[in-house]
Order: sequence, then C-alpha cells, then structure tokens
Amino acid sequence: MLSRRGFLGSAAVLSGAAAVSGRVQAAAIPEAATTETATMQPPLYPSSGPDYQPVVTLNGWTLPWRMNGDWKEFHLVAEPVVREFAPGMKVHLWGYNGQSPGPTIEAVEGDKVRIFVTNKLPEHTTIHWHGMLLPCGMDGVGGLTQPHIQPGKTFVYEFELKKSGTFMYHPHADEMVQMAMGMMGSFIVHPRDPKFMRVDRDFVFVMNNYDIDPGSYVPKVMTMLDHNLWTWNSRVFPGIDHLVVRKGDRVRVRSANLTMTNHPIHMHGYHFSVSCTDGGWVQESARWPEVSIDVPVGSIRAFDFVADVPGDWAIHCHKSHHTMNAMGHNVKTFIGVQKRDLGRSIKKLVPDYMPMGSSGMAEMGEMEMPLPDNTLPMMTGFGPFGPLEMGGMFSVVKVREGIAANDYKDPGWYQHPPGTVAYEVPNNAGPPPRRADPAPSKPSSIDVQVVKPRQHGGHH
Ligand SMILES: [Cu+2]
Repeated sequence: MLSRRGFLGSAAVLSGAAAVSGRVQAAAIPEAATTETATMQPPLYPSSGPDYQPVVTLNGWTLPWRMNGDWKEFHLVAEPVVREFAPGMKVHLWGYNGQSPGPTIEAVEGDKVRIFVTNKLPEHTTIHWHGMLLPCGMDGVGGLTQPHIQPGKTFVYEFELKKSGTFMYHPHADEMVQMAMGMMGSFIVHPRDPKFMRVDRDFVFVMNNYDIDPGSYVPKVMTMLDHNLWTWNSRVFPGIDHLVVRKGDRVRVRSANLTMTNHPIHMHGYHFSVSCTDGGWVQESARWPEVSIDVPVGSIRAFDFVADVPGDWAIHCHKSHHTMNAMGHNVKTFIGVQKRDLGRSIKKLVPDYMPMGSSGMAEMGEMEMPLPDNTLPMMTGFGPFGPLEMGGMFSVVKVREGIAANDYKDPGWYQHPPGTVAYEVPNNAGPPPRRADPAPSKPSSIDVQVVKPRQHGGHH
C-alpha cells in the first residue's frame, strides 16, 4: 500500500543499502515514502548491516531509508493527513508521510542517521527526538536549539545512535496544538549485538488522545485534560490491530505515552516486567513482576513475556473510561432505579427520551442507536460470545500454536479446548438463593410497585 511521492525507483531501492553508491550532498533529498491507510505493514527486515528482529507497528509501518556512504537517510514530511480511527470515523489530523502517527523509524546502535524533515503544514514546526542522546543542536526545540522549520522548508538532523532502546519523535513547536493534532511517531534503535535482548515478536505503538465532538472531523486543540478519544496509534477499538503471537515466542510490547494522563496498561493471562524505558534497558536484577504497567505522561515502557499460554488475551488501559469511545459525562447514574414509570412520564414531555441504565450500561453494547455521521459507539465490538462493550485503548493478544514465525495474519478467535470455558448451571443445580426474610409478610407498597408491572400483564 505504499505509494511513491517522487518518481525514483522501487521500494527495494529505498530500503536497500546498495541503491546509492558514493556520497551525495545532503541537499539531495531522498524521496519520502507515504501511505494513505491505517493497515499494518509487514515488518521491514534489514537488508544490510547487523541483523535484528524488526518491530511491528500497530496499524502502521516502518519508514524505508537509503544508505548514503555510511549515513542512513530518512525523509519525514510533516503534513495534514486523514486518519481512520476505526471503520466509520475519519479524522483530519496533522501527521507525517500520509498518516498519524508518523512511520516508525528503525535503525541500529552505532548508526549515523540523517533525517530530512520537510514542513508541509500551514505553520512552523520542528522535531524533537525524545530520549535520544545527541548533540544539543540536534535536539529539535524550536527557538532554543534551532530556528523553526517554516512552511515549505526542509531541515536536516544528523546524529549517531549512541544507545539501543525505545524512543519517539514529536514536534517541539506549538506543541499543544501539534500533538493534539496527532504529530508523533516511534523511533526504535536495535542493539548492535543481534542476540542482546532479542525477542521473536516486537510490537510498538504510541498512545495519543483527542477531543473530537461526535459528528465533527477535527480535534479541539485547546482541550487540556478532558479528551474523549483514547487511542493507540490514532486508532480505537475495534480498529486496533490484534497482537498475533506464536506459542513459545519471546514477545515485547513497547508503548509510548504522548497523552495528557497516565495509562496503566494491563494484559491478561501473563506475568511480565518492564524491560526497557525511554532511558534504556532495565537489567534483569532490577525487574519485578507486574500485570499492569503504568506508562506515565511523556514516557515509554516496554515489557517482555514468553507466550506459553494460548488464548485470546485482552490487553487494555485499566482506566475504564479509556476503553470507551466518545461519551457524554452528564448522564445521571440510574443503577437500581425503576425507570419504567418515570420513563413514561418523561416521554410525554420528551418523545424521544430513552430510559436506560437502571441495571448498568451493558445494554449500550448491543443497542444500535442512531449516531451522527463520523463518530463511533461508546461501547462496541463483538467477540465470539457476544458484544464486548469496549472502545478506546483495547486490543487482543492472540497466542496460537502452529502459526509460522513472523506470520502476523489474524488467526480468528481462539478455539477453547472442551471443558475450559466458564459455563452456566441450571437454576435448580444449587441451593436456593437465601431469603432475607423467611416469614411471609405483607408486601409494602413499594414492593408492589416494583413487582406489579412485570408479573401481571393486566389479564388474569
Ligand atoms: Cu488510559
């Protein structure tokens, strides 16, 4: 699905090392690959230099590069983009090379990288290489370490990758607006020693947040904290790729947080520990087991596990309103309230009034209510057993036997071995429910009100 911005060569030319022989001037700007879709691209294997296991970017891709002498050259284009958050909702964002977030940059410890940044936005920008150890003048802070990149201009960043690890990039110019509009991406530096911290599958995503009124197409950029869409790589459930894993694989999940609040990322079925932060690798002796890993604002956490238990394991932010899509907060709590009669009275005044929430909000998961154009249900998605009642930061780690190494295709839902799924028992199987008051007594008027409408249809 990659398309070419320029006219030179094929994808192989860009990703290969052999394409450019000899040194050309930095002014010879490499073409910028671009993509229009939120489809996960296959991992980009190194065609020269040290071997490494490339990352898989959820709903994203890795930026091709070219070798120029001993420099690895990349080209990022900051520009307006259209991003599908999930089928049914497209958002007008700012991003890089056709999408938000921008493509993942992958390189190797010790590489010299030259990154061209072209600004096609209506205002100036810069790129800050978050977590990277580099000369101060390459740090990308507009006004402090460099002049801003004006619209239409191209700047070059050059630095050597001193450490392997997990990093990210984002503007340091009109930051509140440019990050609220989706400008960010991941930057992975693989160890020079292919065996160091090696895993078999390596997933990466950036967490972002948006405030988008249902029915509109552009985020509200002045929102400080009260965002209504919590996204991984600018996608929400059920639009987030599943993490497909072969049983026995060593797996790493790397997540960067560029939202305005922390996210306790919780994965079911396993114990794991943080192996890497944006400050570097965590030594074995310094790790402790977790099942939720809090990713603070402006931080990255990678965790590792060995996928020895097959299944469809939920992975999600543990803040329950972050596994919701755009929702209204001014809905009253009605749990335990009998709204049937109340509903009738209100309907006389407001004909479209829909009483709900007396026994929870799960009914929202199945309901198909009319929505404005270009928004998503608050709770949505179906699994093999029914509605999931989720949105936002939620996906599934699918651990399977018998899939090929490096096969990321969706294997479908997990087929549970017989006798291993929670099941219903007949109501007469156990002791009867305990009664609070065993003595027969005259029902109070309130009891009658509650019971009557259901028990008596009015025709005995
Ligand atoms: Cu969260």
